[in-house]
Amino acid sequence: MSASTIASDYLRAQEQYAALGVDTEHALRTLPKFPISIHCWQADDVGGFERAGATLGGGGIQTTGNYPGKARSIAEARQDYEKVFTLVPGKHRLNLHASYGEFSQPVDRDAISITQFQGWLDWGREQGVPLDFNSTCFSHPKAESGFTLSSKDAGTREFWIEHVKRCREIGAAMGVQQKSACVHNVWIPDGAKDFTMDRMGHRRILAASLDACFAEDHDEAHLIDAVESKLFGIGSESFVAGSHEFYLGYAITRGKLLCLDMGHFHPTESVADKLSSILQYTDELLLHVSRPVRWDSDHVVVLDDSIRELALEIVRCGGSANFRVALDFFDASINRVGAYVTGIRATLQGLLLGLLEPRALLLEAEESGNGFKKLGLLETAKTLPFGAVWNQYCAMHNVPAGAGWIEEVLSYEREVTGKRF
Ligand code: RNT
Ligand code: ZN
Repeated sequence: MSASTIASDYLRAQEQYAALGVDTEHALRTLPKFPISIHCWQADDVGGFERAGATLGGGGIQTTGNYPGKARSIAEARQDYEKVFTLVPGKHRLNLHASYGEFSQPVDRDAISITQFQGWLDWGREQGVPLDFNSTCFSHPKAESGFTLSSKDAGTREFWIEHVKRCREIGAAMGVQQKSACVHNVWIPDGAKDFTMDRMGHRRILAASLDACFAEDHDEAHLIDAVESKLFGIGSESFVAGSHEFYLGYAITRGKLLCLDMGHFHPTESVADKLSSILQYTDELLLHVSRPVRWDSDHVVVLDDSIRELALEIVRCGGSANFRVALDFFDASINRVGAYVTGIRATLQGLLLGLLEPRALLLEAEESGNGFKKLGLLETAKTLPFGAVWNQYCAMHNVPAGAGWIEEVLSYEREVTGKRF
């Protein structure tokens, strides 16, 4: 798309939005306040780099597909992330899993330290990309029983408590070096396939283990701990220790950040509707933006109704002051760099739509009891020239507008990912 077409389309769009009281310039200035925490794990199907050829093992999560071109080393993964950064507008973050450290020799999960992540920090500094972090409580022999922090086996439990403590230290060290707090998220796979006689016992153990993990105080300017709930997983269909209610209570009583993953609820539940409820009791929420298709399938995020609703609610409920937006999807059946770019652009587009909502008029209609006017405005907003504002945003950030990014991904495939065997 030519620069002049983008500019003139934008001016016309700006007028149409202004007619409904929306300041597009304000929206374009506000969108960069949402750095997206880009998950490292779409590049290599959640395998990690602890050993050569490592793959996702257990944990109730699953990648499907074997499209060629997956990153086989940290160098290849970084090359892919760097390509992604050139195709998405704005500055973002990279969300690392503990299994993505640089291991010149084997180091078990209860012994990792910043040493294995210094290279990532140096790379992040060069890229201008701060890091977030995740404990990795799956793909490990000590997770094979299906229980980690809620295990009744003291040895197993202590191993994972030590792992999480180490991850918090790593996260805090990252926060210090990058001068931006590292969000460290804990998700555990714990649960059971069938009837569980002692839900109470496992959950009591889980609360105690988490308290042990979080016993040491780290400065919030460096480290922010988050906990992520789940409804069920493959092999944990009947019982999940870290359920929504469990972590809702835990996060509120312990002052932790609650993470809501869009795939971790009943398919008919609206995650968007939960935001304003939970924010009555917490200051902030972490979101794992994903696209569940029938189940927690972690499909690539697209601009569908669920992401639009979520993004609208994010903006309506305080925006970047109250939300941290992270991504969580992994599709091994399509071009992985393309998967990243699709999902990141869709998430940003959702947020831009939220920022372009004719909020003042909608609120006025609602508060004056004019339900028809509200509906009419909502319908009108759907056909406003949003694409012109999005293209302008891409042009401002020197990334391809329109469909230009698709060809860029395909040429990267021809030159780079397609040559990986
Ligand atoms: C699993 C959780 C978790 C993982 C990542 C890899 O269901 O969503 O966030 O996807 O830690
Ligand atoms: Zn998640």
